[in-house]
Amino acid sequence: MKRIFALLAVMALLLAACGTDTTETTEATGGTETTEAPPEGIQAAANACEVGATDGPLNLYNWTDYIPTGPLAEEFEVDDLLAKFEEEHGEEVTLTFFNSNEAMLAQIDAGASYDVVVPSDYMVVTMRDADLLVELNRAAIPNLDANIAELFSNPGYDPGNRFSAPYQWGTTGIGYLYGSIDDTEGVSWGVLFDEEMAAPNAGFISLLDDTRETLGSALKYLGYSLNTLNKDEVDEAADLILSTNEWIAAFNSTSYWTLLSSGEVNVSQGWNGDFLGEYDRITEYDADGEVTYSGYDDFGYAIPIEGSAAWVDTMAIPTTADHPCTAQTFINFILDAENGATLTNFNYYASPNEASEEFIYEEIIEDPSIYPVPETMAILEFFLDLGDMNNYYADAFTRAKG
Ligand code: SPD
Repeated sequence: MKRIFALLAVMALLLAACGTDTTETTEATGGTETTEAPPEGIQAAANACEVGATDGPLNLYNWTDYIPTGPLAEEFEVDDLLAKFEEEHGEEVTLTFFNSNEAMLAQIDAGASYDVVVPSDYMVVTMRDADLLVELNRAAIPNLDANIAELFSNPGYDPGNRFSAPYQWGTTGIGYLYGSIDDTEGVSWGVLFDEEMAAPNAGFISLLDDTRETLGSALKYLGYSLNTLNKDEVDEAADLILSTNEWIAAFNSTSYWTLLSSGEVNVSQGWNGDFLGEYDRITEYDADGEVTYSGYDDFGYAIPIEGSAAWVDTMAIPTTADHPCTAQTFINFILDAENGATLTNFNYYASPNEASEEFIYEEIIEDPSIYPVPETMAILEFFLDLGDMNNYYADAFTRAKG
């Protein structure tokens, strides 16, 4: 537990700086009074919801395999959280997957109606500033104030969690087959980005298909911030990624973990929980429950020595939602202590829910690939909203993919 407290202290500094606060405050100055117009439409409906209320089925838009349901919940022997919500609240849930923040944003921007979406930190800023998010009604989500660790209660990307509730947090790194790369002195991003270092695995390497993540890792390899606003640095990172087209097998954010476990690639850029969940999923047991083969014997996860990304994924309600009461009841349900632990015990990402800690498996809390040691936290950087540079990054990444 001591290690967790030290980790949280480093995390606090990073999170406070995470995102930009463009929230406007209203004040009366020099006799001029500013009055806010009363909320209308979806915001007024959300404000009127009572705790536990529902107003129709839930349309959930989440990252792939990020919530336990169906056969995967059975395989991991954890509660099917969507079935549990349906049973407890009598509302049907429809789940749709997305694989990047930008893909999700494009859908919402085009008017697609989802009740709850799961944007990452920087995307909360983008969506809030584009008036795409409903302000949460805290009275309908008491677990947000009761259970979330203080550290996550006032993040830089959304001060006071006014528009988002933290879901899970994690890191970006490299999953790899032991023996395929030299990891004796730590792992360098060069195994993906440097022609000579990548050569032994040419044709067996995958990169995320993700504007911020893929450019971000290339920027870290080059020694720059993954939030740089310097166009030359972004161009250099894009050129670097373009050069990897010679030796990578795929840009993949949807199934890179199975590409690795099936031998289609040896080295892969990705998110910690996706790799660790897969290493656990391929572990085999005999009839007495004894491990006969462990995925962890063959595969590892490393945060590269040049530094990398830490991120917080959140739950938010888009202004296109049809059922704001069900949405807030669902957010409150996920922020329950045991349900929050079920998430982490299933997806191997760290929980922002302090009340969940006692229900999270000890081997997960003790795993430095899930709860990094403070020295690792110190080389991580959170993504910030890029404002006017968003399009520049998007164009650079399109060019980088060749
Ligand atoms: N399999 C779902 C993993 C979701 C990870 N989200 C990461 C976002 C980082 N920008």
